[in-house]
Amino acid sequence: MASDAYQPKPEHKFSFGLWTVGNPGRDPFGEPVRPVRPPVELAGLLSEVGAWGVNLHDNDLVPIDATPSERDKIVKDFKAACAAGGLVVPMATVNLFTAPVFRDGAFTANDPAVRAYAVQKTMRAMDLGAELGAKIFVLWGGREGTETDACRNPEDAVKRLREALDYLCEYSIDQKYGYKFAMEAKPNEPRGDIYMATTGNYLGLIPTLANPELVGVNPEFAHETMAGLNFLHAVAQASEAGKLFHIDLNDQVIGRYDQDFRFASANAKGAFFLVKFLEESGYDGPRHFDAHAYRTENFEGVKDFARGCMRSYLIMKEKAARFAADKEIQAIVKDIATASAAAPTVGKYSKSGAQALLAHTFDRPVLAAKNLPYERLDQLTMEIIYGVR
Ligand code: GCO
Ligand code: MN
Ligand code: MN
Repeated sequence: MASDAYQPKPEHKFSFGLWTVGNPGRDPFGEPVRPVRPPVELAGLLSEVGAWGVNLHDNDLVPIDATPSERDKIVKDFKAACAAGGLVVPMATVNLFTAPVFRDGAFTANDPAVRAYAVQKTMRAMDLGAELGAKIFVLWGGREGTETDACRNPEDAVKRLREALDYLCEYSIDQKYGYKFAMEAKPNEPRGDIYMATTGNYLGLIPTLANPELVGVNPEFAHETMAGLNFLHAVAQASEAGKLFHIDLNDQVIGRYDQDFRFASANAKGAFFLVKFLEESGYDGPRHFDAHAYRTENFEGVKDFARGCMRSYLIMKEKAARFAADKEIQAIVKDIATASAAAPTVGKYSKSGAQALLAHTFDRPVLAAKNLPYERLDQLTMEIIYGVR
């Protein structure tokens, strides 16, 4: 049966955050429409729909004001629920955005006491994640930004962020947690402007850290799309740099509020090229869905949402294989990469190579006349996506 081909399996590494399937459907204009479910129940849902992993912010599991003994009991029960459901916890993160104390940011806040509290809260979230077996720690600086740049020099924000990251890397080393940190960019929401607006911003910051090898990125489909950018290009640059440590999959229409739609529900073509890239590039990390069900859904609808994310991924994966096996497409792909005329290769610089290159005469009209049948190529690709090829 066709549906079996799209059945999620552990080897697909599909994960969801507790905050995704647990999202009660609150928005800036409306109250929650779904009851808040306890984490053990959400673990049950994820297991039922066939997910492999569950991720969490510290406070998705342990309330911010829980006592140590309450914390221990909650963690114990959650571990048992994960074990019963066959779920792993591949990634943990920290909530540095909900509590009013973070209204001016966390690592970049003007108040040094708030900055210290943010680092302390992150260390405790790292302890929690390590206890649950997580090896990836995501940091999303949702509040690290401004509404008015009168409040601080943005250069200071960068320095404060670096100081916090260097500290947390050392803590991970000290505790032997073995974490890889995955930095998640977003252009805006909840702040008017967020400092690390795109994945590219983080790829620029990381080499300036004390332990750059421990830090990579967690690009999100919706976030680069909100910025009007091509998500695949951000993912590819991160991957090429060896920095694609995690990924947040969802969907988003350019120019709208932060929609967090079901994966591949708004931009099938973008989803196709992304899945094709992830499957062909050797990315072996989690396929994490950071999305939530429409506000119109009930709990059963949340399951439809979660199943839909995974199913669409696997449908796109099958289409990518179809693209790779399509003789007409592959003939075009091969032809467009062949040289139109004999020419010296560029490659690595050498004095003799440079002389040969300088001495060569290129026939511009011949080069400009090479056939590039991208209309045909794109139509064939679209026919695969549409399901008629
Ligand atoms: C958002 C973000 C968050 C983060 C999460 C993990 O737009 O709200 O995508 O969902 O991914 O906080 O740190
Ligand atoms: Mn997001
Ligand atoms: Mn995210």
